[in-house]
Amino acid sequence: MTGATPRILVAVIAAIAAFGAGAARAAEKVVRTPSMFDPASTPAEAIDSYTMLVVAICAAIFLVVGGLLAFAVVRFRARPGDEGREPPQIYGSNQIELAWTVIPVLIVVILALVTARTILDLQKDERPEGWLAITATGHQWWWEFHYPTLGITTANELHIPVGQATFLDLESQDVIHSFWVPQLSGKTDVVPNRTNHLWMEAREPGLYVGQCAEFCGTQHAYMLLRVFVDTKEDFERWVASQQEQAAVAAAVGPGREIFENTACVNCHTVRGTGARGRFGPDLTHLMSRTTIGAGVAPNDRASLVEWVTRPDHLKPGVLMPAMQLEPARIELLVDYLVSLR
Ligand code: HEC
Ligand SMILES: [Cu+2]
Repeated sequence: MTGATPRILVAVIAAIAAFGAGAARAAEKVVRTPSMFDPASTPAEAIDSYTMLVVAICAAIFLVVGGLLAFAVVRFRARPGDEGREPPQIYGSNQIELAWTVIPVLIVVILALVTARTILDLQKDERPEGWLAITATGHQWWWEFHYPTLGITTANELHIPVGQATFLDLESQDVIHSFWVPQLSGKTDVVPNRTNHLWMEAREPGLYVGQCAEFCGTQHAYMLLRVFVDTKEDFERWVASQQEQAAVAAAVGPGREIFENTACVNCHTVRGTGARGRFGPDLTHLMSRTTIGAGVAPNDRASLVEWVTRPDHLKPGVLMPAMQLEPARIELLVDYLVSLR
């Protein structure tokens, strides 16, 4: 007992401290836990109010039918002395037949109309002034985001401006994936050889998380999505920094040389250098992202060293091979990677 108390105390204090640190970090960017019932974007709101209406209608039907059933079971149960007596038999009551035909037809018509209206809202064709275009491509197991009008390519972490309609073209490089950020839009499949569409218009700035929602292989569970909904100014600042060519710092020359002379360049692009691979994420502004490997690890020096040494240690089955470099060369290589701001 006496030994356990201080330990519990320490655990409680550590938990409070961790919570405090988490809250301080969250204060910079409000992280919204994924929930379908907390819409924060126009199409997500359309889906939410539609769902609530359908649930309400079905709940009302359930209550009426269940209530009548319970009433009949209790009120007309067999009582002593009922043996051999038949209840009144009703045939061909026009009133009852009409009621149980017309009411369900009306309910189905109402459901069909609101469904059609919601589908049209989600498939919004006319594009408002200043809309933003993004192509999202699903890869095993990461997301590529390309902004064709802005000339930006990044991975796994999307930035969009608050209050502006953003239209996504969804494409797949390999198998079927599914794009799902519950607070921002409906789940939409990402199918090879086909372009699907989705739009969102976020109401409040913050960090919205989502994930691939269609089983796509070993690391499907680590194909996470982060959508940063930025204020207009933050978004413009982000765009300007993403549009710059990769930083070239003389101090990291040796690491850069290793990068450019290793197979890294076959799979990765670093704009402004000879690295033009398309198989893996664009690394031009690698350090502007908060995570690596589609959310498998925080994007810091230690994780990058581990990632480059043994990618499949962090992400078993990953399609990036371990390049078998000596530790000293990996340190130099990572010096270069962390300079890619
Ligand atoms: C055969 C292709 C291939 C080669 C070669 C390759 N990579 Fe990768 N790399 C990938 C793929 C694919 C991913 C994404 C994996 C995932 O998230 O599932 C990746 C991810 C990364 C990431 C994380 C990026 C992010 O935003 O998540 C870094 C950093 C990286 N590679 C660095 C390197 C370096 C440095 C080398 C050379 C030593 C290298 N890669 C060689 C395919 C490759
Ligand atoms: Cu997937």
